[in-house]
Amino acid sequence: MENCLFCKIIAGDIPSTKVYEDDKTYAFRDINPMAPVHVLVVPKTHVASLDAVDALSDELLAACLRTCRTVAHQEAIAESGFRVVSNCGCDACQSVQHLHFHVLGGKKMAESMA
Ligand code: DGP
Repeated sequence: MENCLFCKIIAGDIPSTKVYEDDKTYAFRDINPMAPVHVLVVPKTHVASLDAVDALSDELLAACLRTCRTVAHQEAIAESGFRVVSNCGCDACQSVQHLHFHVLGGKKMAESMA
């Protein structure tokens, strides 16, 4: 989608540090990491957020979660544990309007999530 930051990253028009890619998803390091491992997983098809996934196939949505798991194994945080977060909308402080999953790990997370 034109003027979407993450669509431009997926297309390679804006540089990113790629962690993983397949035909449906792309994973790259967050520019402002909140944990020793902080990777963003996005579908290659543009949808704005989790609230818009009716426009996404179940296969593509599942692929995003599989990629989160793949990234966790690749980054060696699967055994110790990791957190997956998707901010959706204003109250959740979503800042980029392209569905994305934060994969966080490499340290003991705070028990509080909000
Ligand atoms: P959210 O606040 O949930 O919408 O998360 C958006 C994330 O995207 C935020 O953690 C910072 C990250 N981000 C924003 N711009 C860029 C960028 O140009 N490159 C990369 N790698 N990450 C970005």
